[in-house]
Amino acid sequence: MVALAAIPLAVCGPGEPASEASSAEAGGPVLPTQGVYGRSPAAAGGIPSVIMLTHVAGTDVPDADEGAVTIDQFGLTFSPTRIVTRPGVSVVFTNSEAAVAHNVRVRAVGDTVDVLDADANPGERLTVELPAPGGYDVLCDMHPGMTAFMFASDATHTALAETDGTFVLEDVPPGTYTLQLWTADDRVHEPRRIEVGTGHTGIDLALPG
Ligand SMILES: [Cu+2]
Repeated sequence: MVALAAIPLAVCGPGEPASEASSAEAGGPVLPTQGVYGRSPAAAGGIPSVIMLTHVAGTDVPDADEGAVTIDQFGLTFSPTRIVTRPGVSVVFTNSEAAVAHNVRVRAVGDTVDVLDADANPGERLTVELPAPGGYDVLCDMHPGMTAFMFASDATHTALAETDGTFVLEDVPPGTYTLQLWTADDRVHEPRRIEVGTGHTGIDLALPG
């Protein structure tokens, strides 16, 4: 197991707007006014890296119904195609097509057991509760290529990274956090502590090699 070192990309306090300009020139991420940004492993097979922060002090508690999300099926696509929810919170699938039937199949990434496998006719609603933290593929058996990704997280702040691995977590108050990285492969990423300061804090989670 390789211990990941914290590599601050940039830690800026108030009155240091230069890094925003340099980031924009480089085509980098839009930095959060208050939060964490950085790099993580690139997406694998369309499955993004996921970055989770949990406030060590435990005062940064999310709402109980946070993660109650609706995914619609319309135009032969799921919308949105990427969501973050919480284990045990209901995710609703709707079908807004005029006449196209769909199917919703939900599986944990890398698993072969269906969490949900049901037909979704126009006007119908399906509900699923993800049983455990982690990533879940969403497929429609009737339309290959019609896919979505759901991630169930217990963390107080969760970000799905972009395809290239860049990520931004907005509105993370200053403090000490446990950072956990999740990727679609079986690699175990050891949790670690990070300090979030005032302004934006850069973290490099991209793995060597
Ligand atoms: Cu479909």
